[in-house]
Amino acid sequence: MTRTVARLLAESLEAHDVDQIFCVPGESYVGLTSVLTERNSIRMIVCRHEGGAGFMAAADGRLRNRAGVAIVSRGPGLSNAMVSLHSAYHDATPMVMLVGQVERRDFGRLALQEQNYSKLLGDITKQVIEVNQPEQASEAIARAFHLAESGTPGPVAVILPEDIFDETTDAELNQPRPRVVPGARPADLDRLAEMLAQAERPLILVGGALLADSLHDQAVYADLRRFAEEWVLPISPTHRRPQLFDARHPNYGGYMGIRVPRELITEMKRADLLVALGERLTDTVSQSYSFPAAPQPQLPLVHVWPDANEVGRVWRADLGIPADPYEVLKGLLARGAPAGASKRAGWVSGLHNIHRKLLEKTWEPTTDGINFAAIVCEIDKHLADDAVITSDAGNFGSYIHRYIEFRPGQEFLSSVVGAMGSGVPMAVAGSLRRPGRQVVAFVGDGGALMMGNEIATACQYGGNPIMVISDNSMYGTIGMHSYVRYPERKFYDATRLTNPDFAAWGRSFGAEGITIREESEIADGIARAFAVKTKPVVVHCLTSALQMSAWRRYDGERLR
Ligand SMILES: Cc1ncc(C[n+]2csc(CCOP(=O)(O)OP(=O)(O)O)c2C)c(N)n1
Repeated sequence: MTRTVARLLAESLEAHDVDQIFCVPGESYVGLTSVLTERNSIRMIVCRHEGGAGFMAAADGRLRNRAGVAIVSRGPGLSNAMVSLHSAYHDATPMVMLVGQVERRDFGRLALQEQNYSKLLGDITKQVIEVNQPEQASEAIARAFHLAESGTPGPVAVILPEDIFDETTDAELNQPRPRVVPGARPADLDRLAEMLAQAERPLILVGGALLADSLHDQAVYADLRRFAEEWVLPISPTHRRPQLFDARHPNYGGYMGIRVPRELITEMKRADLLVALGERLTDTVSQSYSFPAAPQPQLPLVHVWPDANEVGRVWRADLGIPADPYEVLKGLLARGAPAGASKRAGWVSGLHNIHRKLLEKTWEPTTDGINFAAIVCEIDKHLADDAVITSDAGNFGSYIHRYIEFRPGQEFLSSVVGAMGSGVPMAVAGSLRRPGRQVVAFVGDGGALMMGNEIATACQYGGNPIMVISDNSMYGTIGMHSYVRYPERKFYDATRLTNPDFAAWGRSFGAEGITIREESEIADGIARAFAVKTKPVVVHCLTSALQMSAWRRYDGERLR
């Protein structure tokens, strides 16, 4: 069958179940958008910044556990989008980004907005696929999805020259490649079961790869819980994956996030076996490569991740299993819990008690604005069991992980690598993919103005996230880092911000705007925010800069 490349691309995307694409239009790919809009089978979400479009595609990828899709224009468009590729690459998030390119006859001339994407994107994508022949178009889409979703998931860029869309081709439509699921060898599962049987103080870190197939999400949660209970194990969700295990469950062994509080990490370090199940392990999770120590861990380490290249890359694991972690979990359950697992009950409850103490909803009042703890605790009272929660990067996020009692069913989205600007676009995507559910984005005043303009996209497409802004008039995290390194200098040097009235700013988009200036206004302000439901809400919270995070306060003299 003869058809244009644009039509073949559209049909290929449809064949891959793409129902929504995030874009900022560009002249380099109007040949494709005109066909996509004419066919009307895929919803085009027109965004305000390519970074926003990319973060939305990444969030959509997480919510569907299929690659999310964005289209951006060449040169400036792609350059804006790079932060989302960087983030998806580090976060192992599946994503396909289609990128316009100059006409083929102009390659190499430095034509308007030309970039060499194979060079430029080498370190932030799994692969760059340049489509220079019409015959390659459909195969490129099939390959891009396969690569994005298999092994260590990640972003793949497909480069499309402006003059290719109207050409015709007889090439066949490439159907999606069946998903490849790497399984564990029975001998490895036996060994892991034996190591777990012997261990007196094992610690199980669980990470995002456990949720590689959304169809199984509920089954994963239930099986993980069974595993914890029957095998008597402490389960520790890793950085930015808090929803994996119920924070109130007695087997919750503490959140393995960025800078674990001293009481908890000291106890965790008494472990005699560490199993990283579906966690890639990064400097964040490993407490700057100290637990487990890299490259030689100080305790036996089992690393389960669906990619042999990754297992053993940084750490010398005693047992590396390059497999889908859920397959490993099922394999262990099938073997049955070891006799005598109850010997670990004291170890599990010891960790859990420290965790419960850290979760206590207590905080000290502040003199220079609200302690953000009070806002987050109030929001936790309203969060539904199926709420979608997103977080931008910044110290305000520490309160989310300290005070919200996450549970499976809730979905948490953020840039694990810590890219500011991700929180609002991810909430917009959450709101579009999960209509009717509560969607709450936590952002700082810094991140709010980096990509908060995507609240316009929510208004345009009927999304209704609640955007909660912690306004401490500074890039607080960096203020804190400056102080920690150079305590003799003023901690806020070069981090101060003068902000707009964010509630009025929100209203100017068509959102509801609410301001919370002091603790006495919190209960009413948050209740009003959750009552809106029909449009986005911006909640402007005037927070303390001295209370630098959920764990640290500057008292005017020193950091406590
Ligand atoms: C895109 C990007 N730029 C810069 C940084 C470095 N950075 C990390 S946190 C932070 C400050 C965040 O400030 P804000 O959003 O106001 O939150 P706060 O830390 O004050 O709670 C900065 C600049 C980053 N992570 N991402």
